[in-house]
Amino acid sequence: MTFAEIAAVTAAIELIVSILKTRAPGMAIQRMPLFAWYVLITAFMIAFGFPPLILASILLEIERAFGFVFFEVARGGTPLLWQHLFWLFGHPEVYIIFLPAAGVVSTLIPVFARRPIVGYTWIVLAVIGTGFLSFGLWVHHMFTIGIPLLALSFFSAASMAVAIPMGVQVFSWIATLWAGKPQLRPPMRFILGFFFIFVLGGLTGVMVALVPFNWQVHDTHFIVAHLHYVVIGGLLFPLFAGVYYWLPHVTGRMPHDGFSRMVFWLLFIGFNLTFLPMHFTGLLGMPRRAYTYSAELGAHVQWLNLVSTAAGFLLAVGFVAFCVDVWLAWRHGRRAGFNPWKASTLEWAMPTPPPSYNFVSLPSVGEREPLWERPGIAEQLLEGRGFLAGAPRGRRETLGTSLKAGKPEQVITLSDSTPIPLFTALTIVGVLAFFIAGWYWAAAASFIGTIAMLWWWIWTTGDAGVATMVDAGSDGAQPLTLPTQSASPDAPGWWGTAMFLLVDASLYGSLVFAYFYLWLSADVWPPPGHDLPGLLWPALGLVVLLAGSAAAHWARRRNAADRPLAARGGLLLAFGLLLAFLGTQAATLLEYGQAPQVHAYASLIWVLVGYQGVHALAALLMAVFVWLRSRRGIASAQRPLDFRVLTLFWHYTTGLWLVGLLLVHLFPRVV
Ligand SMILES: [Cu+2]
Repeated sequence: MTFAEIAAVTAAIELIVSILKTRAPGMAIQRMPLFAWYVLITAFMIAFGFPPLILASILLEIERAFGFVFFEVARGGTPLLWQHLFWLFGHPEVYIIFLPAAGVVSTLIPVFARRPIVGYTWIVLAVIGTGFLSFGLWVHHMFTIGIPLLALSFFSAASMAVAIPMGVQVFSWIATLWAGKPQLRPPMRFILGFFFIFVLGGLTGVMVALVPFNWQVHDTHFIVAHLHYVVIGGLLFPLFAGVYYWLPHVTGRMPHDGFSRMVFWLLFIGFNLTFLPMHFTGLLGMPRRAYTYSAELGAHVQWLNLVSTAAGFLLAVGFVAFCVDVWLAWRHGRRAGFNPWKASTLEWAMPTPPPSYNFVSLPSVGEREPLWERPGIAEQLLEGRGFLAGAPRGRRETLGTSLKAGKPEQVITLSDSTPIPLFTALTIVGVLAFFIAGWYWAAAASFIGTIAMLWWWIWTTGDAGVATMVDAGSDGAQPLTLPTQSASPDAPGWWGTAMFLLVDASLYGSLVFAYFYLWLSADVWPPPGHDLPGLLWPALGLVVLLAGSAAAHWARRRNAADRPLAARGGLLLAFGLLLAFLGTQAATLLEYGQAPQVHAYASLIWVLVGYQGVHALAALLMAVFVWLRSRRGIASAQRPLDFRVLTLFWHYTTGLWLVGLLLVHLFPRVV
């Protein structure tokens, strides 16, 4: 799970920075395609929603591997902590599943209604609203564990409230179809299927948000029916629609209308006959997660389960038919030609299938429906009458644009083809696989491999060797000269680091949640015998840590003032101060004198201090990296990116301990 989540989180950071900082020139954020909004919010939800489960998995692994305590009651832990951390991830996860699919629906409906979507801004607000609300619902998966009624009513109300932004989207889709001239093409059939199934699933969602009803149907097949109506209805049907819609773009061939109609009915009937009966068997008491059930549940449960089982096979036939249909279209479908669905979005402004380099040049785009509002844009693109036409420096490049207006602000040099990302991923496989096997030294060695790969990647990619100001060409207006990324104040590397720190903060926030939850579950905190260490070392630690941040900041300012020697001196000072900080941490733990295995409180203290230690070590490594780049003249006043990224991480590390200090040393003294 952790491996999959690392992959998802890195993708989320990539998507956030790409959507915010590399849109087409002139594409203001309030005019970007709705699909980009859905993906942007989904990526932010991954950035905040996945860390609670990453933390829970790490805590569980170190509990198993090293005897720490988080989930074991006898030594001050509780298994309910796992449930909370799991569902802090789990509920946002359902919208991380649904929102991209809703993005497909919001993209396809205007195309087949032949008119722009009704309520663009309302939909954007609804998606943002869903993103926020979904982090306040997780307890509705735990209504039966004995939580106080007041808390239950809050989570119940919030769970029902999420139906509002859903409703806004559904009514906007209906209004667009109503005001347009809907055409029943293969993708559209699945969109209509989605409507029926997802709205049913949404309605049962409101039902299970009611605490008394939830108590009746929790862990029954009613819940199984609900989750399949919202997941298969909410994700798979839009996914099928999306595959049929973008098939011509990928293959240059059209889907077969008759065959896809048959596929639709197989899936639609198969699905409803499989899962509709489960609402009733669930109300009759059919338990979930069971491979058999008691005949005492009665004849109705038996024949309804038989219908579900038989229909399950029909659904399976539908899936196979779908795969066959896509394959046949891919191989033998009618040629698609240019923009076969007469869509408005830019991916259709290129031949189908597209050339490997996608766009010859980057035109300015100010319209919300570019291909409808400016049909000539496709020719302009193909003839290279845009920015960065014809790869002027023989490198892969794209434009960096401002967050809100999409104004061109930098030329980003992308990496050439390289195996480094694959090698890095393989070292991460090694870390996790060796850890599971209990070969901790091999896991540590693999992790050093990961560091080495990252070092190699950052040192060799980017715009080293390219001038700091380059010609970006023009889109017919004034030609532009722009900085390259390491000379730009808004480099994607800086934004990537900032987004990474958001993820890190969510991970740390989950640890803080764990601390307070175990405190709330404990009779006395700290437990007897866990005398707090004195405040001398922690106070000293805070002083040197803050001084380290000041030294790093000074180094950055010296670099900007084109004083590399002084800048490197500042780095050395910061390095020494951070080392001293680690010394004070070690002294504090020695004074505390409790092994992590004795109690959950001790485990939390060790993990909080360990978390800080890992960040301090990372900052030290980054300081060495920047020091070497400064000596080689790669990091300089003209290329301030390295120093900017370093100080951003350094100050974050300092801020982290301000929270840690409160938790470890001050909070226990005041409660
Ligand atoms: Cu939920």
